[in-house]
Amino acid sequence: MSNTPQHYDAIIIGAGFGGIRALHEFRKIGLKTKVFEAGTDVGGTWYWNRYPGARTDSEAWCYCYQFDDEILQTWDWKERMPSWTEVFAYLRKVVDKHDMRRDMQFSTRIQSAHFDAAANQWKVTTDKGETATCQYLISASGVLTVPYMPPFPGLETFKGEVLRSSSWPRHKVDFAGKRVALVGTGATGVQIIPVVAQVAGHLTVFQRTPNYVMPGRNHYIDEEQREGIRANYDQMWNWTRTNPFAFPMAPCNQMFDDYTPEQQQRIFDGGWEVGGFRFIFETFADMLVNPKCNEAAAAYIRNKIHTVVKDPKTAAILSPHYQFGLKRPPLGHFYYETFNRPNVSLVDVKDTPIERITPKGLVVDGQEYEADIIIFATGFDGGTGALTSIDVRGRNGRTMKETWANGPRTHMGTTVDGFPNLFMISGPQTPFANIPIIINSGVEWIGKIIQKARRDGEIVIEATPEGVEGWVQHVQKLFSMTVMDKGDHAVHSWMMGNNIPGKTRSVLFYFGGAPMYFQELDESVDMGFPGFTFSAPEKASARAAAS
Ligand code: NA7
Repeated sequence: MSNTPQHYDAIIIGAGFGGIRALHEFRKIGLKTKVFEAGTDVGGTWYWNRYPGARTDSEAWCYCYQFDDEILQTWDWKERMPSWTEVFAYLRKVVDKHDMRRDMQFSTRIQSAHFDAAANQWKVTTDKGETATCQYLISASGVLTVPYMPPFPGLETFKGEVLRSSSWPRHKVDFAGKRVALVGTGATGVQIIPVVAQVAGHLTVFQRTPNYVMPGRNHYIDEEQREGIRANYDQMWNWTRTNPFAFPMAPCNQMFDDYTPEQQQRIFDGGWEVGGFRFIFETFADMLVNPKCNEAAAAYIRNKIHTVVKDPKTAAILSPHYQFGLKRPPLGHFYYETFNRPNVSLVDVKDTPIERITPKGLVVDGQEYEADIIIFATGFDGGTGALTSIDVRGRNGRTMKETWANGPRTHMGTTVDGFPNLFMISGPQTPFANIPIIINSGVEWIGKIIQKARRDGEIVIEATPEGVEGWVQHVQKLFSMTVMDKGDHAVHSWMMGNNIPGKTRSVLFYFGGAPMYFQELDESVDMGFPGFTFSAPEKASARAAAS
């Protein structure tokens, strides 16, 4: 980008799963598009989060794009839950095969995006001091992009190595024989702990809130299984349309209260054995709405923790006592087993927080825990953080940060009133579900609304305040039906934003299930996009001249 602003039909922020999918769609509908990416390569989440043990929690065969059947038929998924290297390689393959890099600019962070109402276009500036303009601005900046780092006093004095899971160094970190401290036991910490424990001299885990960790039961995929997967893609994509979490699984229609306690246990056992999210998706359909079912699932997992972890005190610290699902449950790969190792210890920092960091380690309750390396896996400003961290201004200079000060306000999770021609991919208030599928449906919908506007000669697409208010109410109502709504508000959850000090607890996701969301997107197209206005200044002046 030179100092003379380049103009594009569309600018996409981010070359991760969403940005790549959007570029493909926009090429199809003939939009001149540019993707700006802060990293030196594509991948988004799978570019930044290169920590040991980083892998998907979704099964490989549905964590991919539907648009390139040739890649689906030839790609050799190696594991059920692919490692970051595999997902990264897959995304690079897609991008290179489709010669997408020519429309991408790397190592460039978008700093501001201001809507110019006179020109009806967005003006974008980058950290390189460049500017560009566009008609459509697409945020594909991700759900978990902006890392959260607690302001621990004394961190700058630490003499050892500090590592952050979300910006893991490119060099191989040598943990052998080292004293490693790890802060944070969300999905990220849960993946790092068993891997680092294998080589570290000693690993000390600092846990504030325990999680309900389900066994991932990852395994290698052999050629026969790959053939089965390839032969069944049509059926799988159909299932992703009918499964509440957009996974290729037959819908589960079992209701907890219809079964005897013995049957309930057997059903839980089945879900636990098969591993992954199937403990939630293939056991009881009412797990997140029926408090009795939810507590039974929570008790089941607590029992497993006490079965696996030999030291009863450690097992008790690892056992959660809030509603299952209130925090996004991680998948573990020998997670609880790791706490039986002699070189691993657990420090409970719930009631006695980490006080400070010293040159030698961390202090909790007056005791110093010495470390050579500290790993921070302390989470993200999820959902809204990516867009509010950029200086995005819509009509009348109003910022996205101000607009979302009390929680996100969107129409269909794709648009915001006062921010014309700005579209979000897997934005706040879209379903909490398998992301590539949500991205796919969102991008197709964005393509359709843009095509309609262009067919009709309209320049500006804008959500109405009524459309947004209706969606916000709808999303809140859906959330109120879940056990999470009644959950303990003191329990931090990035799904509700209250993991970030000072951030308003709000409904960041649509909990009505993916199929209902897909239906709402389809109906929106069929009904001509209610809750949106389409306008063109030229048409308005022609009408004024004619009257
Ligand atoms: P999470 O799930 O938000 O986990 C962050 C962890 O960091 C969590 O255990 C926090 O404890 C902990 N944390 C944060 N601040 C502190 C302080 N000050 N002291 C101690 N511990 C702290 O983020 P992840 O990166 O693990 O996972 C994010 C998503 O990525 C995940 O859900 C998947 O979708 C993929 P807390 O729970 O707040 O008490």
